[in-house]
Amino acid sequence: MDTQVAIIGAGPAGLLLSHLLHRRGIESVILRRHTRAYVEARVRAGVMEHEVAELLVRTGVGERMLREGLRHRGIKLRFAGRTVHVDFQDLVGRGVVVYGQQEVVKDLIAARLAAGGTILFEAEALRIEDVTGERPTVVFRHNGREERLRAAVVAGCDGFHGISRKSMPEGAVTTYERRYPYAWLGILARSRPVHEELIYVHSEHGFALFSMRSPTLSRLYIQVPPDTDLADWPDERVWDELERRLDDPSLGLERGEVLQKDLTVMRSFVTEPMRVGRLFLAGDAAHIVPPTGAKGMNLAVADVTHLARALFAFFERGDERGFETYSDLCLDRIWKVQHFSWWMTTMLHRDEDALPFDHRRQLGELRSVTESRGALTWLAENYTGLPLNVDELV
Ligand code: RFL
Ligand code: PHB
Repeated sequence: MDTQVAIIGAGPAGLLLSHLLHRRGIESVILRRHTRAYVEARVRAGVMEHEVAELLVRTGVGERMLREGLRHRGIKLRFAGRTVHVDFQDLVGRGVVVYGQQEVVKDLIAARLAAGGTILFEAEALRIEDVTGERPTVVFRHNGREERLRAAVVAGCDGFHGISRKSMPEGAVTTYERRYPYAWLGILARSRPVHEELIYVHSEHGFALFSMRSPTLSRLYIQVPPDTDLADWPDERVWDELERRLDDPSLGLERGEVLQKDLTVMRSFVTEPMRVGRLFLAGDAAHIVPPTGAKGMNLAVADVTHLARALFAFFERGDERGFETYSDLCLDRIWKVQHFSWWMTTMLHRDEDALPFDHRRQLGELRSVTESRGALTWLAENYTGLPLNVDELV
């Protein structure tokens, strides 16, 4: 099989790339390891940056998001018995949209299929050959047979555990990693969200986050040790712990049916560079951020905007300069977002191995940030998203 761009992975990165390329007449084939039902059911990200939402709308895949997404003008930070409103709209003139990643994925899959795009489900990429040649080839297994997909360019959008990063020649890339001494236990529950905005809670019992997917679906997280066994956390224990950390009876936390329970380990990870020859990494395949800043999916979209621009120039004008600049353009944003995600994480979580000094310092930091319009403005700029320049893509 031959195509212009072989895309490995049908998460937000791979699907959006295929969609943007299609709008400029560039052909791609997406390989996807799992079934369509699996892809569409997984609960992951919930918060979309202002310009990411705008990009979806302006490229014709934001119609349902406009109807069902929840526009938030800010977030709440709760610590030491008080709740502070961080009003993004007031601070930087834009907010965020709460709309599940799996809904974005559903909308993009529907749009690609409606436009006659090719997504091969249950097609597992095994390896990439001839990465530095003019026609790299993805070898994949589909319907029990090994097949080959040849292209001018391969986009590795196959997430953290995919094969693309591992296909880069030994010695060509450097990785940077930090692990954290905690994880998130998350639940999706059929219950009214405790508040109209997200509440990030710093407490002496550990971090908690009160988020949502709709007016009747709550998405809630508590910090737990990374080696936690979910079997030790029956629903009532999770609710008790959420209530204890929120420590605000006036909010009336509603205990509904728990539909899903999951554990997310926290890590920061970056691959440099993100391109070798004709293989480009985008999204979680190249980097991971801890979820506290709500940045993973947004960063995947930002990579794709750079990759799409480089590919437009290549296929429309034979101009390869974008191949050279892709990695640096992505990494400029990635390291800023790494810092923001690390900062939100370390400011809000409780490290049991830290000194009593550090716990007191953390509260000082939270007061310092929430009492400074300058600091809050920086938080708002980062949370709602650094500039994406979507104009050239629509
Ligand atoms: P994905 O979504 O992991 O998609 C990768 C795709 O590649 C496929 N694949 C393969 N296909 C063929 N052959 C192979 N060998 C393959 N190996 C893998 C997979 O099946 C899949 O289709 O990566 P992508 O597109 O880079 O997207 C990244 C985001 O998914 C991720 O960063 C976010 O979910 C992170 N994240 C959040 N991001 C936000 O922007 N805002 C948030 O509020 C937010 N909250 C979160 C999060 C992630 C979480 N978890 C579960 C890690 C909350 C949580 C709990
Ligand atoms: C979510 O709703 O899943 C969510 C929201 C904010 C985060 C992380 C996850 O920082």
